[in-house]
Amino acid sequence: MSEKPIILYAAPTGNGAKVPIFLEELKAAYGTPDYDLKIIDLKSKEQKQPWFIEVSPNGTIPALTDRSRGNFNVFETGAILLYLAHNYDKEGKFSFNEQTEEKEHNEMLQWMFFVHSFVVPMNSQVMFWTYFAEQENPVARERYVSEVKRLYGVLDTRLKDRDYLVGPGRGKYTLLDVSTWCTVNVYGRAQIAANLDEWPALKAWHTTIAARTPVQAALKAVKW
Ligand SMILES: N[C@@H](CCC(=O)N[C@@H](CS)C(=O)NCC(=O)O)C(=O)O
Repeated sequence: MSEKPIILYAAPTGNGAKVPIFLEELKAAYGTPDYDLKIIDLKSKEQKQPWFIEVSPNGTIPALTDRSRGNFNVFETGAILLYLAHNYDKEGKFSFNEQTEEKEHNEMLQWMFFVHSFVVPMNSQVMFWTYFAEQENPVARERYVSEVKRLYGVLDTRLKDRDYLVGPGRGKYTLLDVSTWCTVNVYGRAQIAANLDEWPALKAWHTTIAARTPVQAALKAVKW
């Protein structure tokens, strides 16, 4: 039996679920690429071991090695999703063609930079002040919770007249929705909100994506 083309390093976290979901979506749509999933044990700091730093220089998951392309290593979620789209989403089922759909592609990047540079780091700070800080700091925690809620508002406004974040008409389900969905999906775990009722369009979008079979399959695979 031949080796699977990709080794994916992940964990059951908001960022850790993104690439498994995208790979499951690609597999459901195209039948490829198949992948070996290696769960990295964040508690024992496996992500900081030298062998893993070779793959992911900042010692963070997710990361992947593409055996089928000369053992090419990719780290950083956004770069991984774009890499997979470029090489494996040949019909643009979850992405846009950079040449022929330049504006849609750029819009997708705009929202992706927004999510990855605002929402994700704020989420991480909420998780830190909720679970990992040695001393409680309600002021710090509240500052990050209120910022995440404000950012949910930005996403909610964007989704008011559309089903997905980018694309013509009501939008198209893309890798951006995959990444953003995982980021929003930690709202309960991070104790940001009990539910998404305050953001109805965001809630409807979240519910639709949660029901997708590849999303469920990936969450099960990473033991979410
Ligand atoms: N900017 C990175 C963030 C990745 C990240 O923060 N991963 C967390 C898990 S959600 C991690 O590996 N934490 C372990 C550590 O920082 O040591 C990305 O988008 O991939």
